[in-house]
Amino acid sequence: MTCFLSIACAPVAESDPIATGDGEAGEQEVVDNGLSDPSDQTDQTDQSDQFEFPDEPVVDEPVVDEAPDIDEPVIEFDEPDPALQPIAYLVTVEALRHTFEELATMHSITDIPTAVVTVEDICGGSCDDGDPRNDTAAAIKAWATTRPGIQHLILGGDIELVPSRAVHDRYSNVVAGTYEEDLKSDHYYADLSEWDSNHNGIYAEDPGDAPDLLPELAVSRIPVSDHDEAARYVAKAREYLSAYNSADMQKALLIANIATNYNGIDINAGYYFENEGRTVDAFPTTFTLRRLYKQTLPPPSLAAEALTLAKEKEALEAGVNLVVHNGHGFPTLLTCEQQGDDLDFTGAMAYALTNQTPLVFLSCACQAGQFEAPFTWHYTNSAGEQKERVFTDDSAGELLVNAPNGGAILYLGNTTTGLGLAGGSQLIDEMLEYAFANPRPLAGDALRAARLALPQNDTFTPPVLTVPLPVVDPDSWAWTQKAVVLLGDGALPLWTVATPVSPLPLFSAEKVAGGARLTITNIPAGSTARIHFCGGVYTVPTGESELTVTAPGDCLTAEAALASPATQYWFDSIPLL
Ligand SMILES: [Ca+2]
Ligand SMILES: [Ca+2]
Ligand SMILES: [Ca+2]
Ligand SMILES: [Ca+2]
Repeated sequence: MTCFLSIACAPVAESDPIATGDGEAGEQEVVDNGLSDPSDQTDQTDQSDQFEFPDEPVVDEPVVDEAPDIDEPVIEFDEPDPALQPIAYLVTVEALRHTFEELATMHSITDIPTAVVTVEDICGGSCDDGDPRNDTAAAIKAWATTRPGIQHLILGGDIELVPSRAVHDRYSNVVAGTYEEDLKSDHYYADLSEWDSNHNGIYAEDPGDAPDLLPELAVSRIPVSDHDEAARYVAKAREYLSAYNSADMQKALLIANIATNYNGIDINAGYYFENEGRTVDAFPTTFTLRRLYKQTLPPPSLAAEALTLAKEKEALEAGVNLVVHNGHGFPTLLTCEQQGDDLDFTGAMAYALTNQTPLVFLSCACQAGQFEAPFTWHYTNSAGEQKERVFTDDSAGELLVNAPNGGAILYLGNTTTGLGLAGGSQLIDEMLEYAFANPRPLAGDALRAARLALPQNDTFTPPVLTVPLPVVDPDSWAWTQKAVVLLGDGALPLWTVATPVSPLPLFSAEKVAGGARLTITNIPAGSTARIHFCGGVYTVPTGESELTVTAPGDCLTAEAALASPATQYWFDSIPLL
C-alpha cells in the first residue's frame, strides 16, 4: 500500500484512469434567454384594481324595483417591499420547484434574498446533453454568470436532476504515489473563469485549459432525488434555523483515523489535528471538543478516547454541532480505516442516525461525497488490472444529509479520492478560521473563503518523524479544489456562538375578498419581522411590535419570519382559512 495522504480504503485506486463515461463540454456562449428574474414574482400585487367597489352606496332613496345596494367594504391592499435583487439562486427542476420555493422564501424573509429557477427555465429546450459544449451544466453556469449580485448558487437536486461537470485529473507525489481519475466537480460552477478555453468540450484539461480554480461564487448541492427527500431537507433546514438546541452549538467532535503508514510508522490523523496552529487551535476556547482517535503510540492527545464504531455513533447522536473527520472513506463508507473493516461506518449507519441536533460534518475522506453514486466505478487496481465496481445506493455523504431522523444538515467531502493532509485538511482548517472570525457566517461563504485561502504549499512534521513531510503542492491544491463538494444548502449559517431560540410572536391570517389580511404581533425588540404572501414581502418598520397588512392574491399559505442577531430565526407558514 503506497497510499500516504489519506487515501480511500478498500479498493484503493493506486493509479489510473477510469473512464466513467461522461464526456465534457465547452462553454456555451449563452444565454440570457430572457428569463425573467424570479424575484419578479411579486407582480401579483397589481391586481388591486380588480377590487374597487363603489365608495358610496346609494341608500337614501327608496328602492322599489331594484335589489338593495349592499354596503360593501373597500379593500385597499398594502404595497409590498420593492423586490430585492436575489443574492442566492437555487437551481432545481420543475418537479421540486414548489418544495424549494419554501426554502427560498425562508431565506428571503430571514435576510438572504433567494430565488428559485429551474433547469427547464434555463435551458428553454435548447440544452444538448450529448454535446458537452452546450449541455445543461454549461447553460446553468452561463446563466449564473449573468445574474447581477449573485453570491450563492445552490444546486437543488442530486446529479441526475442537476448535472455536475466531468473532469479528469492526475496527482503525483513522491511519497503519495500517483492518482489519475475521472471525477465530477461542482467547483466548475463556483469558479467563473473559463474551464474550456480551447472549446473542445473537455474541461480543465492540463495542458489545454487554464481555469484559475479560485471561486467567485459559493456553491453547494442539496443531494435529493425526489419530493420526499427535498421536503425532508427543507424541514430539516427550518429546524436548523429556528429550533436548534443552543446547548449543543459550541460542541465539536474530532474523528481521526490513521492517515497512512510511512516506512512502517503509523501517521495518526490526530497528529495533524493537534499540530500547533491547525484544527484544534482553530476552535475558540468556548468550544467543548470531544476527540475520537484511532489508538496509536504515542497517542496524539491524552484527552482522546479510542475510536470505536459504537462510540462514533453515540457521539454523533449525543448532540454535537461541528464534526471534523480526518481519515478515510469510500462511496459506501462515511468513515473507515485504510486497513481492515472493523471501523467501517457505513452509509446505511449514517442514514439510520437519530440525532436531534443536525450535524455539520466536515471530512477530507475519499469518495464519501461522490454524489454521482449510484454508479459504476472503473478503476485500476494495484496490480494494474482494470476493475469496475457497482455502487447501488447514494454515497455515504448523501445518505448522511438525507437521513430522515437526524444526520447532517451539511456535509463537506470529496467526489473522488480526497487528498487529506495534502489539501483537504488545510481546507477544513481555513473554513473553521473563517467561521469563527465572522458573525453568523454562511456555510457557503466559509467554503469560498477557505478555497481562496488554501495554501499551495505546506509541510507537516508528525511527532513520530523528525523531518517535515511535503504535503500540499500546487497539483494537490488544484485536485482538492476540484474534488471538494459541499452537500446541503450553503446559504445556511454556521452556528458558532450559543444562540437562543427566538421569542414567539403571534401570526394570524384570514382571507378577504381578493387577498388576505395578515397580522403579526408580539414582535420582540431587536428583531426584523417580515410577512410573505403570494410573492410579496412586507417588512415591519423598525421599532414596531405589530403590523397588519392586507395583501392581494389567492395563495394557500402565508409566511412570516423574525431575524435577529441575538437569537435564532423564527419562521412560520400558516394555511389561509
Ligand atoms: Ca478543453
Ligand atoms: Ca475564478
Ligand atoms: Ca439520490
Ligand atoms: Ca447521488
